[in-house]
Amino acid sequence: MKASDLPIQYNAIEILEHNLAERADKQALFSDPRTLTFREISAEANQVGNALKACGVRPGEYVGLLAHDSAEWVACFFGTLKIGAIHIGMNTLLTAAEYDYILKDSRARVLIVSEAIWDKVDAIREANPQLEHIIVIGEKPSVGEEKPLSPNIQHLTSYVDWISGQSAECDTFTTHREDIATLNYSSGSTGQPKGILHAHKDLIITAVLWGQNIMKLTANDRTFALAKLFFTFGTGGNLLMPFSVGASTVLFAGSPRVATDVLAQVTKFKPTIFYNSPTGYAMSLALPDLLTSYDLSSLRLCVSAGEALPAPIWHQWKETTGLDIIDGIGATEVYHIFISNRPDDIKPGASGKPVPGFEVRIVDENWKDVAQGDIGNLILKGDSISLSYLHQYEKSKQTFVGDWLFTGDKYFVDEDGYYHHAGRSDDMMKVGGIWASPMEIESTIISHPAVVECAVVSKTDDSDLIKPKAFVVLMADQTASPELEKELIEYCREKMAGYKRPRWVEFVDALPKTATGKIQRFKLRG
Ligand code: 3UK
Repeated sequence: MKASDLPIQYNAIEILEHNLAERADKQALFSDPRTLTFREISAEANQVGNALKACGVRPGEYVGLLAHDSAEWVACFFGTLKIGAIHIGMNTLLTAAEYDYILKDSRARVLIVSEAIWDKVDAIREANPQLEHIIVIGEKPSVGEEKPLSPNIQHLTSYVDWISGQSAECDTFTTHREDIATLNYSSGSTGQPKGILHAHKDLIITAVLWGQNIMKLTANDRTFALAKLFFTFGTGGNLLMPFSVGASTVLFAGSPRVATDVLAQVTKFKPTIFYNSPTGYAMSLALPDLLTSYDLSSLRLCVSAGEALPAPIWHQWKETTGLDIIDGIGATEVYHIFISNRPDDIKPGASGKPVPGFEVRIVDENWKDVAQGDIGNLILKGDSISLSYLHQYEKSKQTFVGDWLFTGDKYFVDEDGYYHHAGRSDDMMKVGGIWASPMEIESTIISHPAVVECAVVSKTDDSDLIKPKAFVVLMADQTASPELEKELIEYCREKMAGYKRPRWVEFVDALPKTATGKIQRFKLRG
């Protein structure tokens, strides 16, 4: 599918609503505690659309969604698209300072937030005078009694109250297929999140190119993802792709890091497709009772993305469960997966082959194609690729170059035509499928009173997965010890999202540096 195959007037709400004619009363969304049919999802999305309009939201305006995976998340997503507004999928694991950045960058006037994350919004709402409406999924917080509501907040309400009384009918705003539909933030190498804009067309194009053509999803499928809906891996794989073929989705509000809870969902809701990260597969394999306590028999296929899936994990999963894992590389800039293994064509340890609809090249510094087998920069072209970042002129020009997206990934092609990931061209690392910036971890460690300076690099653990390692130079009056190593790791766990903490600390006398004083991280990778 190409962009020009779509009608000029196209709203991605179609991905949900085409089901109303064919299967309105099919159970489409399974979660604890709510199970909804396509008709019910559509009615609730319409109520959200009307409630947004009542807040004065107009087409083209941003609506923040900072919530755990749930039926409400889905209704808010589709309700936003339906009225032509732009959905911001906000990562639920960030800090208040990062939410502050995102709200200011997008100037969202409406924010829908899960009750459990309210405290972080509470901390920054006064610093965001543009924020006028806050809708809390769960109990409305008791603000206003002890602590006055900031003057800018016109409206603080619970989700249930917000949509109650709203009509379940709502006109679709006729968007152009190239109108912006979504904004997702991905961490940049400076640690500052980059807002990635996608058009209505991109959502359906990736659903067709990978979900339908490669995964061969059908209405009989039921998907389940550890990747949350705020991440386009989750939005695409666990919502848009299944709905595009009339399949259903299983949503889980809990942490993807608790393998036992995740597997309990598989047992309970019986998905056929399971999206996970390499770390998630490794954690599940570490459970001694994987096969005795959980029922994986509903699954026909597993998917891994976010970081490279090491071949040993692929083989171990296959031996233990009998299931194949499809590894594919995707990026938020593309919306979803663009190089992938196929259900009938898998090379463990490789990302697979380009997904038809995308053109992929591996080039050197001068954008000349490298010889087969040589490592180069991965660039690609395709109709679902974003045109720019929000408010990042210089960064956008470096990344979106004419027809081509510069991914920042190093790749090579083997003699059979399979693509292999060979690392990132910058120092960013993926931990458990989520970006971690060495700079951010370093600045946290340096804030500890015992530390002079430090450098963080990626290191592979026993399962061949990437984790941060810190090299630390201590204050003269400090002595290196296993206790201090533990203390520094704990310190990082408290100050940042837990996955970013270093797993190892090595104390050194000095860090390798260039003449201009820049730390040479590559010398520390081993
Ligand atoms: C890395 C991989 C090796 C690679 C994503 C599927 O991860 C997603 O999007 P992000 O924007 O990160 C993109 C970067 O992550 N990566 C992703 N998958 C793989 N490296 N093997 C893989 N299978 O560096 C890439 O540039 O967070 C993944 C679908 C949608 C997504 N947004």
